[in-house]
Amino acid sequence: MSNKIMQFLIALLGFCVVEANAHDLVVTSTSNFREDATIESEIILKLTPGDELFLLETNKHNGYYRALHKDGGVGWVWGSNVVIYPEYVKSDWRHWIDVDGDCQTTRDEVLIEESEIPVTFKTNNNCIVESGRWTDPYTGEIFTDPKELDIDHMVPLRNAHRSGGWEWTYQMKSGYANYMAHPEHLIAVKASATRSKGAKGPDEWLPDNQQYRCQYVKDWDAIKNRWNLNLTESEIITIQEVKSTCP
Ligand SMILES: [Ca+2]
Repeated sequence: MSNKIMQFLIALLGFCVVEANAHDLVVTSTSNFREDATIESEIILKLTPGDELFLLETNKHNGYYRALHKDGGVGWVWGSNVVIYPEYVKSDWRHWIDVDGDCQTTRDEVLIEESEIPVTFKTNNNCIVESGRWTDPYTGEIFTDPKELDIDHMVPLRNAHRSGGWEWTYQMKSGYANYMAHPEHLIAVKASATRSKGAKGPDEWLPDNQQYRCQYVKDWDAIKNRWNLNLTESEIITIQEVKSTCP
């Protein structure tokens, strides 16, 4: 077993042991992932804004954080080029829940609200949507079977987390995850589109549907402002670029 793999496994073990206090690290400006905590040390790979790593120690050494990168193993990254925050825990952002106790979860309520025709339900208690007609704004494709749709958090939960939402209470996280007061917050889209989007900001991912991109960046910007979430520098640049093409 090579030293590098051994080092990776030891670090991974250490990471699992300290998982209760685990932190993530996100790169905010182009940076080098180095073999050691000095500017002279070898560069393992180049990091770009949005890259996420596991933080191995919360203390800096010589201005560098020690972190684990899924392709680069263990290395060091300059502290000013990253933000650290507690690890994202999906179960903290509880969804889909039935906020108003009418048996329809937020997912079904969004499907009902966005369907272009009256929906049908699986059973006569009207809890679970069986069919309707939805136009996915990301691709422009039309769907009638909700199984092919995901309800997308326009600003994904993981993105909200690393943009400042990690500080929120459990109630506020769940409130964000099931928020319906503004229609752009949750949207029914083709399931594969949300998978390719992941937690990416508009600087890394924009919908295929060119006609929708203006609306997309405006909505993204509005949601981040409404919830007081941080925008990265490259997100701001992309939003301005796309907005400059809007009618
Ligand atoms: Ca409900």
